[in-house]
Amino acid sequence: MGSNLGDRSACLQAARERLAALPDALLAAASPIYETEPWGDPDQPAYHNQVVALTLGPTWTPHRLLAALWAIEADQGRIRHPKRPYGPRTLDLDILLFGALRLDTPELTIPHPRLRQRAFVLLPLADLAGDVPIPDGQGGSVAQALAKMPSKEVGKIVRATE
Ligand code: A4P
Ligand code: MG
Repeated sequence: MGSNLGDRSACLQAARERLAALPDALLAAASPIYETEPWGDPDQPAYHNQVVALTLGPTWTPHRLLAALWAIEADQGRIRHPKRPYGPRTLDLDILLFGALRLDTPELTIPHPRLRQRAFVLLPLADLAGDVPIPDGQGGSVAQALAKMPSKEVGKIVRATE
């Protein structure tokens, strides 16, 4: 989850509440919130980033989850600017992992395709799932991917005071 417009803490809290209220779903864990420098498009405010773990019942598919995430983003005032793919947003909800599933469809790539490039993803993900293998064919766990990140990048990620 990421937010860098408006009340970032409130956006993430609202997202957690909405995820917890999904049918046949449990918000099993949440990482600390981190204050992070913008990635990909430097001309925007700093982000709050957090990773959560959901336990989903058998009716859930990755595409159903993506549709649910879009509805939550829209309700938090998310506006998509086609010309600024990495630009500012009230709330971005991305699927990082879906169990051990590997998926490559036009709408959905799992594991998230930019997972390994981002300390702001790997650090909170490692808080919850350091030992979990990343099923993208490259091998290794979340913690091992984090260990490969330049320490300069990881050092920029600090816990948010909220
Ligand atoms: N899509 C494909 N795979 C996935 C997946 N695993 N999870 C498709 C979610 N969506 C996935 O996403 C664009 C398309 O990706 C969707 O149509 C979906 O079908 P989007 O949310 O509509 O647009 P976006 O947010 O601009 O793209 P995306 O991929 O979510 O952006 P990024 O790559 O996440 O970059 N810096 C910091 N510090 N923290 C951040 O959180 N976020 C971004 C957004 C840039 N810089 C940041 C942060
Ligand atoms: Mg997104």
